[in-house]
Amino acid sequence: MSESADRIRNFVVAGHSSSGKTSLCDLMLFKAKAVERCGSVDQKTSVSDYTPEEQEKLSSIYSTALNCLWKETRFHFMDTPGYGEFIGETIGAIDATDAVIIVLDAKEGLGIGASRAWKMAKERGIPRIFFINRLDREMADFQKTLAQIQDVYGQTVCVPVTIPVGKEASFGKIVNVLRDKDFPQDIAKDAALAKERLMDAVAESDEALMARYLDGENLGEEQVSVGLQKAIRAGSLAPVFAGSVSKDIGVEDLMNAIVNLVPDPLAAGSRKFENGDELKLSADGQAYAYVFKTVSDHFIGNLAFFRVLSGTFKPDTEVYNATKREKERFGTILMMNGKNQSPMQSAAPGAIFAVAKLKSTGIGDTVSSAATDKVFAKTKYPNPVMCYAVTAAKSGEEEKISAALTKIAENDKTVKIEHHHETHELLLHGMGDQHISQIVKKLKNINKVEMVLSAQKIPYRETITSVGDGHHRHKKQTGGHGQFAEVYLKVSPNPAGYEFKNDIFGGSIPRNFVPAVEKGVAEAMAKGPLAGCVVQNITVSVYDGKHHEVDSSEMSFKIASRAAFKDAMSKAKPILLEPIQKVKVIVPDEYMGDITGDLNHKRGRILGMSVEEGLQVVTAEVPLAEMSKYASELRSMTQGKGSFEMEFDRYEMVPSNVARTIIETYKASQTEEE
Ligand SMILES: Nc1nc2c(ncn2[C@@H]2O[C@H](COP(=O)(O)OP(=O)(O)OP(=O)(O)O)[C@@H](O)[C@H]2O)c(=O)[nH]1
Ligand SMILES: [Mg+2]
Repeated sequence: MSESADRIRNFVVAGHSSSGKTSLCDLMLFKAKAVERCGSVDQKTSVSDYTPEEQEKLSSIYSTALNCLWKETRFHFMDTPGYGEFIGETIGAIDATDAVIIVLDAKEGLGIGASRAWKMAKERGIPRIFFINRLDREMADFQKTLAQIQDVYGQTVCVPVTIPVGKEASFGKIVNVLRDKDFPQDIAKDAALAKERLMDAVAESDEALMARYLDGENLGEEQVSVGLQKAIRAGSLAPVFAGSVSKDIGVEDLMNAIVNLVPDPLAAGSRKFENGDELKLSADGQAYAYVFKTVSDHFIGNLAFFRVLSGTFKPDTEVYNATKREKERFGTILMMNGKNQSPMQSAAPGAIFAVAKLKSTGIGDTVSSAATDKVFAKTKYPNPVMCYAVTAAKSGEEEKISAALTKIAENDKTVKIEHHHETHELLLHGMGDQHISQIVKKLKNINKVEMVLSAQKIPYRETITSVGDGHHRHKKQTGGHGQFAEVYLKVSPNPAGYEFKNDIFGGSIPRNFVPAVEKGVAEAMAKGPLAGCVVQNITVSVYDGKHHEVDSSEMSFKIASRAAFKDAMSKAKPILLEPIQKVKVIVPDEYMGDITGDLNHKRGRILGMSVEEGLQVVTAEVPLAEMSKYASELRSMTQGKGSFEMEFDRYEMVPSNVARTIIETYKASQTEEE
């Protein structure tokens, strides 16, 4: 099947968890006759939520590519998870689309998942359309939800195109303010106001239309939809639709609006490459696509998901991965509906297609029909905010676990695997407890390995606050020849880092043993005397010593310098340093008090507060040691309405009362080991 770009619409369905996104996607597939029976999340028959993990959770974890044909228009769309910990999936999808349908639950109103979707789409200049769902529910309130989004995003921005008639159980239909002429009395005023605002938006986005409108001309539906599309693309309008997926009300109007109001894939005209050059979007010419998702599981194998930006891709062709600078070969080009695949004859701009078993193509790569060095900027993913140390439940399976986790991290850019060189732990970084527990399950079910999670060791460091002199004489007489070395050294603080100075005069330590002295110091610095942590910001000057013609050896000098270093450190007022994270917490207003109180309690320093897209943003600096469980703590403090980002900022001194406990614990563990 070949479809031209003007008959393709590419969009993402996003919003807060449980608002009915997946249900909406299943219903659209059914209404468009892409499936014979309507899939259901609750009955585990959803086309979109097809993995066992999602069916167990009754909620989406992955973004899923779907498609259907509606009014001779091919919808290529993605269902996304609303839950914040799976945001990597949502970002990848939004970065590759032309519009975002933000689904809201009419009872719950604007949730954090919807705010996040709005923000991501707005930052990328992607049009937004609201669908206020679940209007059949008790306590569902269209007007209240509408007022809420108008309050945050603007009264003339969020304008209803459809309005519900009736409430809760009596909600039976919607009216379309652009199409319908007669409105029930209780909503006639709202409908008139909405129509006026829509016409204003149309007029404002197009000067010629504005003049005709002001002249009193009654603009036809076609002119209106062209004008509305302009306003939507400019971001000055985010039309609002009402409905209930369960009762199949209002979804047809939404689908028609997707045809009429979502810009076609070439409408943007051009797209910037990473180097600033512009690609003129066209159905012909050199083809370009962007990889926004990869999957490797036993349902669908190893697949890379592409969004075509320009030109047309064909099956069984050689293509060029411009990011990796390597040739690749496309076999079958697949159109996906969840786990169901069907081959495509060609993929035009706007199309989403998948290809199996590529050599080296990964998320964020640009693939073209011919060789090029031009690539699109890679999607930016948030840093993971939660971390666990991982060990194998069965010894000997460490390698297998590490390999499986590395594979997962290739497909999920919000997962990071790290072999920490200071604490020697294998660390798994993710977005929260649920995200990490999905990874644990995947390894168990698919890779058949079990891992044990424990709190990560905080990579404290040690340094000194004054100068110290150290000395050690190593002397042992064992049987044959003995061991002898004597070292004098001085340590002093060095804000610039580490320096080793050889200040020996007159050969008291012969030149050939100085490297051994330096090695001894380096070894001692890797496991500092306070709590066994890496020592930093220090100058070590070796200035005297003694050697013996027969008994001195490299080993003796290493032993002596290690001990001399420890001696010097102990006299130089050593302190512990801890990693400090820059933290950004985003919460609704009502949680501000709890959040700031908690951050203070965590030894945090609040740096500032501001408002972004209707949510409060607190920035703070907090020790890493206090943040290990923050993802779950924030969730319970805010009923899931808060989110946060964090990244390492710097090392800072651990307050002495806290340091004392850390040092005592370390000393106790050392005596145990002995
Ligand atoms: N009453 C009512 N329930 C609905 C409606 N739409 C969806 N639901 C139910 O709401 C629940 C959540 O629906 P989903 O479609 O899984 O929601 P989602 O937005 O995909 O949620 P996540 O995948 O967790 O982000 C399910 O039990 C649906 O049956 C609706 O219009 N009315
Ligand atoms: Mg879902």
